[in-house]
Amino acid sequence: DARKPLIAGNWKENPCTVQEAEALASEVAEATKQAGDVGVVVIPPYPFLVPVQNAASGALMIGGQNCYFEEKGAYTGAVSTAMLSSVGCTYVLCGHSERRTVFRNDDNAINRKLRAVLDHNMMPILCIGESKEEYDAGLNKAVCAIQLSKDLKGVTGEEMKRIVVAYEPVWAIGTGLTATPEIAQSVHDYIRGYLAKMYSREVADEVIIQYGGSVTPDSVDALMAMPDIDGALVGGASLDGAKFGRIINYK
Ligand code: G2H
Repeated sequence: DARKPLIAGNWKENPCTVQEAEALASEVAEATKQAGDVGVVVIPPYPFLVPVQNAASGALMIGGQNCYFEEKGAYTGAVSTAMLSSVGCTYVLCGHSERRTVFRNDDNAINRKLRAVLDHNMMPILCIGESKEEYDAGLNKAVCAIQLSKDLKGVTGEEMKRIVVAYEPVWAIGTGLTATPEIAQSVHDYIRGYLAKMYSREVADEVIIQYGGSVTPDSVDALMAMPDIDGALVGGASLDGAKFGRIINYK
């Protein structure tokens, strides 16, 4: 198929200094030189976006970890999609599970953020996925369906083609537990089928669906070999240049 794989490094609240951020960005930029036909995006904390972009000298795309849906104004602490776009972001994460839980972002807020990202001609990476309790209750697909229907409210088929979906089972995030490639594939296939029902088969076949949750150099190859896994959203392992370099050079 024509889907170009996309690997993203979500640095979360790391590293602590701009010097460390620049060093990591140069190391990752170097590793992309050997990589195949894969898009690579790093998603650092806001203050490091411009330094990281410069340190990578054009070899990497950059993305925002979050945004606020209001364009500007008296919203202390907020960063808008206009601002992210103006510093060169290509992608913005929407609805990462840590935003949903720690920062209480609900589906309505996530939907408005996704709209703002689209309106500023960037690409949202919409993160969805079930908790441990939901997984144990056999509700993983049902939870993904509910999140997709709420978070994508008002999104057209043409816009959907610009949205990346990241399936991140919350029980696999930062825990060292990776969903098996077979479990992940079955949910990815379900997500694509759900998008085909919401939009069309043609639209669903173009959507990049990333897997996220403790992806490492050891797990990436088998995950990427699955037909509906089009990329990875990597947290912990993206903070180590050698490990992330191996991930973007998956086999
Ligand atoms: C999931 C993932 C990246 P990690 O949050 O978004 O993090 O790879 O550390 O599980």
